Amino acid sequence: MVSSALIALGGNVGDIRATFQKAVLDICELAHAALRARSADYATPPWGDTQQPRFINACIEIEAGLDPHALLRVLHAVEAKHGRDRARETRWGPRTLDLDLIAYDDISLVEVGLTLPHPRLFERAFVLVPLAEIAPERVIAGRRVQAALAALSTEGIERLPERG
Ligand code: A4P
Ligand code: MG
Repeated sequence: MVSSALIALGGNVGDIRATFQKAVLDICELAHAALRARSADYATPPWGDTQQPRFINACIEIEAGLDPHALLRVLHAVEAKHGRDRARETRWGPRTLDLDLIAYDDISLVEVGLTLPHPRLFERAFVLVPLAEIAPERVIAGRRVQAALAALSTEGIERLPERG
């Protein structure tokens, strides 16, 4: 059976859009995965710690060749490759690349290092806006992505044109 994993990308340090391009290729290569869909990049107001530069966010769907734990390890390796240093950052603070596993098929689990679906998904327009672009009808934790997004403010979120 083919598995579907939804991954959210975020960052607000460096050339973020170039980092995303490379990170998507790295994820597919290291996870032996095919890219099924990629959203546009969105500029989004900072959430959590609001005193920091705006973020760029995007979402991808991959056909996963690894189980969720192995996939999360790949995401952490790709974050590290692109300059993320967890030891030097604050929670919800600036970072070059944050990769969150949003959902993996219909798997539901709560462990120390991995919660699925992602626990803060429904609070975050910066995740749901790009996700709704690639998977509007997907039902996650009993909620349709499009409907979940309609419950949030999308103020300040801007879809960026493709880069030439
Ligand atoms: N973990 C557990 N479940 C998961 C999962 N489903 N996916 C664990 C990914 N990781 C998961 O993550 C902390 C731990 O969660 C990991 O060790 C992993 O094993 P992290 O990425 O180190 O922490 P974090 O990113 O600081 O926390 P969190 O809650 O993921 O916050 P954010 O939101 O990702 O933080 N504003 C805008 N507009 N856009 C953003 O992208 N990002 C942040 C950063 C803050 N504000 C933002 C944005
Ligand atoms: Mg994270």
